[in-house]
Amino acid sequence: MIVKKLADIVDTDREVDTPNWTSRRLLLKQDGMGFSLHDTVIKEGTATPMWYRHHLEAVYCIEGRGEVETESDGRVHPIEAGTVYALDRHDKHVLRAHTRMRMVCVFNPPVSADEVHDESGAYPLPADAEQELGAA
Ligand code: 9YT
Repeated sequence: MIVKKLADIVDTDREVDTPNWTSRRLLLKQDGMGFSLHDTVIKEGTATPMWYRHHLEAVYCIEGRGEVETESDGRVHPIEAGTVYALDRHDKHVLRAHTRMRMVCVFNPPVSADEVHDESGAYPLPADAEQELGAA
């Protein structure tokens, strides 16, 4: 069994800080669960365009307020503690934080380390997933 505390992650290489968010990566690919689990703080006032082409992500808000907009239809969904959104269609989206938000995020396939968004708002495809998906 793996047992960890958030305090064990803070200030280690499992804490990834960017201008818009700080991701505390509780479980990663190397933990062997088949998904990764993150406790992510979204910084107040930020707007982050994202497009996880290679991953599915579920995001559960446990603190704060904001909104997520799906690019395909322009729909804006309010987010507060207790709201989950799941990017089941690899949806292009923009996350806006009206306040500091704390989100529990699950990625499949798992994030492996210190990924940050590329210029399209994606994380790179994991190397061993390329064969499985026949990806470009
Ligand atoms: C909610 C979201 O996708 N934020 C970007 C960071 C990502 N969730 C992560 O790596 O924790």
